[in-house]
Amino acid sequence: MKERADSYAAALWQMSQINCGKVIKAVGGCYVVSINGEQTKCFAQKKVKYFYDNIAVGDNVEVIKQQDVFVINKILPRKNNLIRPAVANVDEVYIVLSVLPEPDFILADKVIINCNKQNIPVSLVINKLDITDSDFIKKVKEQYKSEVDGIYPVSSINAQGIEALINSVTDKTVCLCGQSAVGKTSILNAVLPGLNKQTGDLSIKTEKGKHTTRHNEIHALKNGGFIVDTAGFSLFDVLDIKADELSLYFNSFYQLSKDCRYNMCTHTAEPDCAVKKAVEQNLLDRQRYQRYLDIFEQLKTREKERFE
Ligand SMILES: Nc1nc2c(ncn2[C@@H]2O[C@H](COP(=O)(O)OP(=O)(O)OP(=O)(O)O)[C@@H](O)[C@H]2O)c(=O)[nH]1
Ligand SMILES: [Mg+2]
Ligand SMILES: [Zn+2]
Repeated sequence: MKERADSYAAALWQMSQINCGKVIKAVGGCYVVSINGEQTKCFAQKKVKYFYDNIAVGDNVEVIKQQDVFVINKILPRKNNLIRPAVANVDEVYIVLSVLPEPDFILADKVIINCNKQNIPVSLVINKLDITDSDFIKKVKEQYKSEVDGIYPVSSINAQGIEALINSVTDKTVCLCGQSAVGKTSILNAVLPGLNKQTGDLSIKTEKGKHTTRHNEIHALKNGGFIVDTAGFSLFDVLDIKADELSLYFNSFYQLSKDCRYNMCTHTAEPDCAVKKAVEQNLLDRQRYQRYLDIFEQLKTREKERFE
């Protein structure tokens, strides 16, 4: 009898030992949680799966021990939650671009819009400097210098720019995101020599990436920063915003809009539009303006479909 009471008390005691940690990797139903610097394999309690849509890498969680199994009991409030890649609590998003595969600028634009909407700072990393001519870098800088916090040209192969990138991550959690094969994992390997995470070639036929990284994962740097390596993606929707508010998320357009004739100018068909004028005068990049119009149309179509 006493033995049973003792083991019951021990089980209760164990359950009351709540540890807080951060999810650094999620594979299937299994989560690796960093608790006081130690990596612990955990499962999720049913109620957690029920109450929250998902447990994301970056989530701060409470973990309890049930018998010999560690179980996530609760997700602590999130500072933010990216949908793609699915990562929570990031301090900044770094969009990685490279000259090869062919950059998908509309994807970058959409990531920037969503980050602006969620108040998440966003920067650009131009990787593969070793095979990039200065025109490409100039073109990217011209289009994005007023839209992002920083632009970091790097080469993961010859380590150019890697030191500056590391310094920029100090004490922050930074999420690398972008198309497959732009070199997100290669950058991480350059930042953390010895890590040797798997990287993948481009497909010779399509010149596109092969989606080598399948799972998002957080890695600690010595300077107190964290880098999240994520799976590449190419399809992406902007968040639920109205077409008419789109230009609020294009910083350079927003700054010019005070000179538009109409207060609520959408910079599409209105006369005396300062944004259109700036495009005509080559002060704003024409291609980026065209992408704005394309996203504007997509949002309008989405709005119409809702009312039909
Ligand atoms: N020339 C050059 N090639 C690079 C550089 N960085 C990465 N690569 C090559 O780009 C290819 C893709 O690299 P990854 O690091 O796997 O790309 P990723 O963005 O992680 O791709 P996914 O995991 O599929 O999303 C590999 O063949 C790398 O060797 C670089 O700085 N210069
Ligand atoms: Mg990768
Ligand atoms: Zn306008």
